Amino acid sequence: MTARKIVFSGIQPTGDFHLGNYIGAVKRWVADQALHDNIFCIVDLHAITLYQDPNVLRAKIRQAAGVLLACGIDPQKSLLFVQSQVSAHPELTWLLNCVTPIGWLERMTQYKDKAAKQESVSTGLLDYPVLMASDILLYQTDYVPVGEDQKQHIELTRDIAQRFNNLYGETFALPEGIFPKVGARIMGLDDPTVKMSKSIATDQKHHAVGLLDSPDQVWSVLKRATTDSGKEIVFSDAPSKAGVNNLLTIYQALTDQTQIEIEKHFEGKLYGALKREVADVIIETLAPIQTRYNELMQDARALDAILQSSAEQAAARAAPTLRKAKEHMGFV
Ligand code: AQP
Repeated sequence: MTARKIVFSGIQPTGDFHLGNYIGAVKRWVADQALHDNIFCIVDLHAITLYQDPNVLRAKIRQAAGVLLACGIDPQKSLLFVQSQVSAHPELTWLLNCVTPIGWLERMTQYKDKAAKQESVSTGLLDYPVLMASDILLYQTDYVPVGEDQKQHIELTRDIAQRFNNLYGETFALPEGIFPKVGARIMGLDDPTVKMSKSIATDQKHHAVGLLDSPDQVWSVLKRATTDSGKEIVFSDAPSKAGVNNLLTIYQALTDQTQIEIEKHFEGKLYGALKREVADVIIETLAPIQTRYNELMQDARALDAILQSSAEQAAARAAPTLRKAKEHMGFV
């Protein structure tokens, strides 16, 4: 029998989880849970690379855990822990910092985008991908299921692992990024030229659908969704059809129908009908998640117990790799 593959993935507690997070990442974490050895992490150390109000962060970490469990992460099948509770993550980061050329980090497009929006850029923001490499490499991860925005960071993780292995001897497995066939990059509903993102959603009311949004909130965002002046409801890469394409992609990811079936279904219909039907599919998807979330949040102690037990198990699993890395580097 072949050993189960080790899966690691993380999500930042930086705001309200949105449909892009669900379709690009969480939906598949849940769907593939039975197949793999899963480690999921609420990456709060990544969150603080941009300023977070401490009280808001505290609440968002628990909310993140509740939402992930409500989406179907099963603590019997997967570890679900908070990154700052496993000190091996920042410890390995220091070791990896020392083998990572700074030019590799300055080239990261996410860093360049985020840095351009800041008056003062923290060292942590530049170092974000090295912390992410540590998260992944600590567990000898095989697969990292993420959205397309993380592709460059996964490639960097492999480069860092390879460089470390070359310098100090075989230490880390080389992970592989796994991207969804449908919905690897869900775009903003107000602006389909930018990725749907928690940070934008915090400021722009009609940018995203949050997983805890009420049916009225979902419809309020959907009815204002950007489309175009045409009337064809078809999948298309044309920049002018980006809004319609995004709505159809969301519909496809949530219904698992083929593009042909979907185009046939919408043939002759107006954009108003498309928006209503996409909203309905979203509302139907979110309803059981929200019911479960409300139940889970009644019992904060049970939630904390899951996080604590997972953190203890994660720490035990991370320890041998951290020890090996330190030994290989010459520490006594
Ligand atoms: N729009 C998206 N489409 C598909 N997948 C997405 N992911 C994020 N946005 C999309 C995937 O969700 C996982 C968690 O990523 P994150 O915590 O970095 O989420 P975010 O929404 O990108 O959060 P922020 O705080 O707003 O970060 P920035 O500013 O970096 O966008 C990942 O697997 C990610 O690929």
